[in-house]
Amino acid sequence: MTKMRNFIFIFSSVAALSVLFTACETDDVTPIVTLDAFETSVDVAGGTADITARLNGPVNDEVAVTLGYSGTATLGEDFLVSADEILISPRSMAGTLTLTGVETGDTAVKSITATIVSARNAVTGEPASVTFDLIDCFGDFDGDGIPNCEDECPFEPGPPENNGCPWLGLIFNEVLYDPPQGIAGDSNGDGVRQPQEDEFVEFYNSNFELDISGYTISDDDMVRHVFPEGTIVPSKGVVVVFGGGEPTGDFGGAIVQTASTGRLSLNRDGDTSTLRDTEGNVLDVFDINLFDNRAGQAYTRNPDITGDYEKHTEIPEAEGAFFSPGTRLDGTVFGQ
Ligand SMILES: [Ca+2]
Ligand SMILES: [Ca+2]
Ligand SMILES: [Ca+2]
Ligand SMILES: [Ca+2]
Repeated sequence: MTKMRNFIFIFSSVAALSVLFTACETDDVTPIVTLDAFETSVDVAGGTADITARLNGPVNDEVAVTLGYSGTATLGEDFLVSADEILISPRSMAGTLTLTGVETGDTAVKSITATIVSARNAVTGEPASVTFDLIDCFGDFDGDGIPNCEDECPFEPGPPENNGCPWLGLIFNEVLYDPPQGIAGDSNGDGVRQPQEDEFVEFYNSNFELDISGYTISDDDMVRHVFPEGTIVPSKGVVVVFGGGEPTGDFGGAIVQTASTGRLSLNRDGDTSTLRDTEGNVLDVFDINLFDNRAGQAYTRNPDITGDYEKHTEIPEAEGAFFSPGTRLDGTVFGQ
């Protein structure tokens, strides 16, 4: 009898769960709400930035999103908000509130992080927070003459030609020492995958125009390339040197050469590629020993120019490409 009761209990529980699941399936799906913002900085002197709460689909009920604020700036002292919560009207997809900076005479950069603390009629998704710098936009922290909010490097002096950032010189930006197998490895575009010829090094000139005639590229054993007379790289220009072959394509308008000795000879099992000027000064080194010796793709700085090296295919913006000789990792031309 007890067994029978247990059986009935289990059976009715299963039936109740089934009813519950069926109810969930047929009900409206609760929308997911996330935060985003176009601006990343707010001027202390009354500057504004909008915070947008966005749904993944329209709903029939009004959604109310309450935000909490953290960071070094204080709500009510350093900045104000236009509302206590973001309301999203029925059948619309988004609502906003506005942050406004307050002039306090304090010159320190302060941070504001707004985070969803609760949402009525919606589930909180990611990203659930946005961060701003509260900054004196018209001041000039580093004294380089470029106002803080227009200065891409507000704490490092740099010329206007480089958007307020210091020049980095002529640097490696991408290296292919282990071309992918098959025709996918034909980085120089000559229709043949040849493991020596399809190796390449890509340099970015973070500097004024530069005459690199006589500069060299060496591996651990010897000089593998001497840049020929008349190699003049424009400011923010790019140079690609392939191991060999007949490079075919426009390579983003880069200067394209092949190694003067017929190969770069980048040994994937351990080697370095070193760039030297005409006096033998080392300008930059790419050390293969630090990376995967069976990479089967290029390593590129991410972001281009300023970032650390990463495998090309592992960067979402590269959309699966194995390499990008002459262009940014997303295939676009390096900007002026
Ligand atoms: Ca500045
Ligand atoms: Ca600067
Ligand atoms: Ca080739
Ligand atoms: Ca590239």
